Amino acid sequence: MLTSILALAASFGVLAQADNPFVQTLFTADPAPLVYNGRVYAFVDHDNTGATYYDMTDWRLFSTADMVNWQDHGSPLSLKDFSWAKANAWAPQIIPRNGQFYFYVPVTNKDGSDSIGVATSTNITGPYKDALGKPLITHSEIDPTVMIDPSGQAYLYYANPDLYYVKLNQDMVSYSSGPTKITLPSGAGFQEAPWVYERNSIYYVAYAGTCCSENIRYMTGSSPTGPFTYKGVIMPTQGKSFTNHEAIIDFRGHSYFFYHNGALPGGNGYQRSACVEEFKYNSDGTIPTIQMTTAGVSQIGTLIPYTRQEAETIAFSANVKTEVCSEGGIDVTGIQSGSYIKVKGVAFGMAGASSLAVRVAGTGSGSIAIHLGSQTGTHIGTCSVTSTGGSQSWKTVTCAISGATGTNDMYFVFGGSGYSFDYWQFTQKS
Ligand code: FUB
Repeated sequence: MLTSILALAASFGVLAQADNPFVQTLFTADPAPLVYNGRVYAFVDHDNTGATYYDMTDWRLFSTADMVNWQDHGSPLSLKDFSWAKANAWAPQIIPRNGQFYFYVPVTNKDGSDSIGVATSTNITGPYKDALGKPLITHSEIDPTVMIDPSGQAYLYYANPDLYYVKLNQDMVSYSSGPTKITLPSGAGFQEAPWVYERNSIYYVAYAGTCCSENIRYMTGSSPTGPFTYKGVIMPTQGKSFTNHEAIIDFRGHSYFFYHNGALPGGNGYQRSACVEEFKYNSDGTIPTIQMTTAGVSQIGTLIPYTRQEAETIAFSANVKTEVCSEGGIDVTGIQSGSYIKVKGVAFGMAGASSLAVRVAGTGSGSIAIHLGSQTGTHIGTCSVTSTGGSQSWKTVTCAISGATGTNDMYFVFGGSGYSFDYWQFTQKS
């Protein structure tokens, strides 16, 4: 498994300046972003590496404050958390209410039918627990999407090949009416992956059409349950995945379109990767055509290097993976000579930095060289790493820094192997 991940990562150089896909350490699909507390939390499916058919056993979570540097939060929920499920940890959506987060998932039951479950947590990053000990909906359909309309009524939709909804009760884990089938407008070509939301009194249903290969379409209406009018294709069929699955959010005055493709090396319909593009609504609320790019989106603001930053906050990486850290959260591991992590838009300021502290663990040794602009750009310092006595025996190493001023893309370029990296923090020149 590790070998195949590293082999996969070894070829990521071709995407060195790309920010799409926005996760390079594993395959991710069916992104479901949630704006919460000044960050975007992107919940994703996880296509297991090497799969030749759907092989998906847990969900993963990444978050960002600036849309380009994404922090890995690991796995908040797994198939094994549902005692009644046996396979297919597929497209989820998460929504907060009642001081909790509700995590709706489609899974395949032990009896082979598809159903929708719900897990809850008081913490957005989890861990989540099965709320019911049984499915919420047994209807042999998938792809739940949930919306609370301005009146406070919550709707849970799901699909494939039809589109249904139930009206959720205030507790979000039971429903009072439905399932009700939504009448689809002519020309809709509906398949799956609904994403329903309200914006400026328009109810949008974005979805995947014309399986297989899918494009992304949408329809709109003036109520959560329709009638809806077909409005056209948002994202044409592109890329190496025969499915696509969209999500649309507004964040800090910008509108974003999430989707997946097979753009990482080795990518295909079962090795997918989540991506994001920025777009602007037309003045009448319609959505323009959006193309897949490798450039991704512009950074909002900068990243401050003088507070603790997690090593797993990454704009782009090559030859690294992540794991659960004994100190809490996640650390970066699988490091080998030549591995690197890019962090975008690091604001060193006019005075600049005088030193860097890195938190490392491992029985191996090597060095962490810090460069600006590219992996081989301006060298501002190197921290040496020696054995800390154990793979999770953490130690802070400090090194001198010079020439780090202004705002730059920063690269941690790793030498040696056998060590992991938990967090880092620069000290500002006085
Ligand atoms: O990821 C598994 C399935 O593929 C999803 O549930 C569908 O939307 C399609 O993306």
